[in-house]
Amino acid sequence: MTSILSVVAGQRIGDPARTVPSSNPANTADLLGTIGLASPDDFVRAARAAKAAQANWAALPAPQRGQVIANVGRLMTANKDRLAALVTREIGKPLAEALGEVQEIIDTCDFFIGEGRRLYGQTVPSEMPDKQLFTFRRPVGAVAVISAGNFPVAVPSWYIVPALLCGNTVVWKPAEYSAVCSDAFYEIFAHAGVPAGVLNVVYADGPDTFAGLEQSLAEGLIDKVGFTGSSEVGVQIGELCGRHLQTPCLELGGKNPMVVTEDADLDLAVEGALFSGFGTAGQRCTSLGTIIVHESVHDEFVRRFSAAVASAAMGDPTQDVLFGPLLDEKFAAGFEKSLGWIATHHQVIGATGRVSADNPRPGFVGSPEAGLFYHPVIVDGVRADDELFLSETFGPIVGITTYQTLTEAIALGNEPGYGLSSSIYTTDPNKAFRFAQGISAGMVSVNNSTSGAEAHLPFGGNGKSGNGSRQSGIWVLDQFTRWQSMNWDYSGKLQKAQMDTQTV
Ligand code: UN1
Repeated sequence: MTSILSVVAGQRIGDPARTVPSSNPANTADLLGTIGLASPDDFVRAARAAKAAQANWAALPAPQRGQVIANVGRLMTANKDRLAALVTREIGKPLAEALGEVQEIIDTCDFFIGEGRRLYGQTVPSEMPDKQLFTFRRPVGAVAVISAGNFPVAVPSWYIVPALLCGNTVVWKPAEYSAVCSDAFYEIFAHAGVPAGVLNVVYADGPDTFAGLEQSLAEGLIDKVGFTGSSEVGVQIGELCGRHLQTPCLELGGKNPMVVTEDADLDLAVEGALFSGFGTAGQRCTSLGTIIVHESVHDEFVRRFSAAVASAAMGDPTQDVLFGPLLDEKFAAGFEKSLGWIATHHQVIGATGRVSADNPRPGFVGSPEAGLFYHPVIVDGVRADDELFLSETFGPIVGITTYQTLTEAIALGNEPGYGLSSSIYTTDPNKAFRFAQGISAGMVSVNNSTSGAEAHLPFGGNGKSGNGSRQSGIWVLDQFTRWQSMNWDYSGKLQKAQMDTQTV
């Protein structure tokens, strides 16, 4: 069993006496490690270390920072199996998905290695003769990254890799329940040549993180905050940053709709709904919330979907299963609350609740008594005012409702007020484009899952899903750099801008 402490300027710190455990959600008796918690002061120390290290790191030419990122990518490739196995053991993600998660880090590194040789600015003509204008991207400074544990290594890399490439330093606060994965991830960055102080890791609980962040912002030690997590916490982070005139990068929850039109390939739609809704046990911000199916194909769709869900394998995540356990006890408790929303007027298809000897599931692989396993739930007939229709559940539950016109389907998709991902299954391209135009979502899939965004496209949401920020690809550069303009006058005299004499 590992004992994990925070890392500030390359030194391990924290209170080894104040610990939280991290255990395997597929077998809660399997303890992976204990995490010594950091205090608000430790967070501030980490911010100070990041701030102190930033100028030297930024002075390294961007192509050389890109070479460090290349080393990270190579080490991630060499450690792919080991890291994926750890992800499966610590958060219960099926191994195939865990391998895909590590691959997402490698893809992110691949993309940003090249950006080290670009980080383009512009040359811009001046209004005046013998004068030239330029723009440069400058690093923002020290970045605080607060990430969730459902993607314990891929999502942090979306922040950390481009932030470092752009010449920033980082204070990373991972989720405690995925700390063993975070520690392995950190060690790879350190071995790849990321200098001490450039990447710091702080395992503080929620209130202590807020206290430490507030103090760091007040002292001018943190210049940008990146947060992936719930919309509720996102609002608090947004308020805190706003008081210091900062705009955080917020990637929050989702209630992602999937529209199935009357002309859709129903088998394809069933396959997409199965993975979007129940893959990762529904614990992605991009997981499917509600299927909005045309009334003429509703019965047939529900018949095929229910059969597919009933025969899907779930259980031991080291095996070939659709989904494993929930992330940890806190998430299991949250999901129990969502199960409570299933009012009597709903038609619930299949059993609900924890999988156990009293509540078994055919086809289950593994040991239900030992883990946080839940039945997949389909709720037919959800209404637009149901809590289940409006709120994120973060678990294996999918609602179904019907529509008559595409306009109505789009309005239903927009109703919950999130806006992260969305999907339409149709064979009619006109419907696909009309849907994309009408749905307020950062991401639209046509004949594909709501989840599974690729690492080089803009990722982010509207409404309650974020504040309009986008991660990944070139778009994230705007989060981690600020534009600086330069005007260079080589006329040898003072040329005054905004003077009438200058106009032709
Ligand atoms: C998340 O759940 O926070 O698009 C991110 C997807 C993944 C990322 C999910 N690539 O489903």
